[in-house]
Amino acid sequence: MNFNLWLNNKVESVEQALKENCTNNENLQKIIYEAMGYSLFAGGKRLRPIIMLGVNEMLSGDSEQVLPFACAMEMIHTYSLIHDDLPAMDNDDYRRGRLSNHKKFGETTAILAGDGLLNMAFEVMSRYSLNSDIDKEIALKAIYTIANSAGTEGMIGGQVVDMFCEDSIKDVNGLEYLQRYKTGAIIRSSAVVGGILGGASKEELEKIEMFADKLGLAFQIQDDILDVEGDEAKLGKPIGSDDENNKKTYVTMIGLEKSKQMQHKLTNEAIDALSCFGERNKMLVELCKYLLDREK
Ligand code: GRG
Repeated sequence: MNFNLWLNNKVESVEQALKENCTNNENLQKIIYEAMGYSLFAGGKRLRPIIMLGVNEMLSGDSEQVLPFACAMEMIHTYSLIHDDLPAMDNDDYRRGRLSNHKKFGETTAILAGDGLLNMAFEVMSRYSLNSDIDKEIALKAIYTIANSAGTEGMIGGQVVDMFCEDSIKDVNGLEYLQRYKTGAIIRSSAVVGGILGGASKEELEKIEMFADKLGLAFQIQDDILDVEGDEAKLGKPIGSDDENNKKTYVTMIGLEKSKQMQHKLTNEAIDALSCFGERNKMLVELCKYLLDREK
């Protein structure tokens, strides 16, 4: 199958599953569903669910079983973006091509919408695990892996380092430490959960994690590059904010050219990590190349 078709099919199945899983009640608290849906259905790339589904497919897994976990991951990712945009954190007015959640609904609702998405993620995964014939130990392992990667030893930990420990980030190694937690942790767990649900062996899981680790760093470098040479209309947010906010990024620390070299090296390493899967790795290899040139 052609890669673009594969990607579109995956995005469509995630959109569909998100619509089914993001409950929307017509009750007194209905504003919270409006605010959650506003950010969840704002045109995100669905990268983490695609990684999860792609890894699972490489292992010939059952995509129906993966979708609730893929949706949960997208809900967690969206909550992190809503909270990251808040005035107390990055104070960004635009996200995914529209006003950020707090600009649209106010800070109180945005905080609660983020919290709502985080909780809904765990509702979706546990409800599916209770009501389907999925192996319960495997389901629990997947839920634990996601919780751990989004928590203080994962994404939240990275956000803390970003907010409070900037002075400790003195070189690229420091930056890698930060990014492996802040953006890398849930990218790695997306891949690992795809593997867990697909019955991967311990050795296979190690390779899958290595693939996602390298891909996550390459993805972050592209994010930094896009902040310098991206197209605001395609990105859906203003560029130049890293420089304006004196942010330490790959580009501000080692320059554009070296960042691009590093990004290519990491992408090749991500692809190499999947070599043990032979031809079955084809779509994930294409995904790595696609992300190198992404414009949003
Ligand atoms: C608030 C707990 C908490 C954590 C926030 C991940 C994070 C931590 C903040 C995001 C900051 C940021 C913009 C990092 C750059 C990399 C990144 C995660 C970009 C956004 O992800 P995409 O490109 O976005 O996958 P879409 O909108 O396509 O889903």
